[in-house]
Amino acid sequence: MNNFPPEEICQALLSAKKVLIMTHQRPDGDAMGSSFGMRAFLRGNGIDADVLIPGAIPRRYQGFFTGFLKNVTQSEMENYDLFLALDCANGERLGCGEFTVKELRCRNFVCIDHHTGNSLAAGKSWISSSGSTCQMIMELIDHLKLPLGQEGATALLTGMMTDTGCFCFSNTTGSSFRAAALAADAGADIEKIANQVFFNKPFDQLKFEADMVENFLQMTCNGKVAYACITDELMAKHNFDLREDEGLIDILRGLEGVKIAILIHHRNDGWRVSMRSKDSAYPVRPVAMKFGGGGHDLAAGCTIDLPEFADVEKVLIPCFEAMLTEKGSL
Ligand SMILES: [Mn+2]
Repeated sequence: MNNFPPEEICQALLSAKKVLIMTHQRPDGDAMGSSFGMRAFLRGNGIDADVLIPGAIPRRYQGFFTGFLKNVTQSEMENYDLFLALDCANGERLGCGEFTVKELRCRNFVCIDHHTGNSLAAGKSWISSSGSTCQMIMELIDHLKLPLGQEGATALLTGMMTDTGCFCFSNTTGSSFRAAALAADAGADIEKIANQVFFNKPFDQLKFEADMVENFLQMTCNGKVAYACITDELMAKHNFDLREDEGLIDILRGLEGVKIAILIHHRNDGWRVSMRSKDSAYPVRPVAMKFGGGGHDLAAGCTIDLPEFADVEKVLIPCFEAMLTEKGSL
């Protein structure tokens, strides 16, 4: 991995004339916050910049992040002299629409990301283990001592808040708060973020969650493991799309006594398993890795290609029983 010092990334950005900003598909708060925060910063400092998001964006960010491009054609590509990928860990996930990552690698291609396993192979990459990509960009802007403005500060604070679970997750450090303070000082509209991103649940979703808790939530291992299978029928019944919610698993994680929370739903390639641990003594990463997945000790995921949910249960739950038994807590 060619990890360039942030100074070289700054140099590349500030010498560009027109930047195309891209992020990962199915963008979350950090993906969008970093993209729109960077766009506002560049535009505010005399550098033309656009954001490209080819797919759909989550409902809660509609009307909040606006004015992005849905597509850039091959000929329009020539208008840009820098291609900037933010918060995207690999080429498969990059939302670059009509052109390919391979084409981008032949151009002035820069990456800023906080996934330490980043494999995008941009010409210049700045990868850190920061809590969010938004935090990295805030630190970069602070280093440059150039103005950010309210729009940019609001976008960046949004990503800092969503990726750290409002500063509750284990990726939160002193530097997370320092970067958030810089965004607040730069005029970030905290009330707008709160009302748009956090206090904005559709009533249908609340009914979906109630149904899930009532009929699909299972507790095992003496209440230390909580899991639920989200079926397509359940989502259809309540007109709810799982992709709309970054924090659904926190309903399970938030339960008293629960050490490990698991959400399972069916996708084309098998059963997608998302896992969260509340205690580093019970890491979920080894379990994810056992099934070919990965992640962090406290947040990991994998895909298990078996016919029925019951088959998944049969192979998955014993892993947690074994871990808890080994730690003497079952
Ligand atoms: Mn992120």
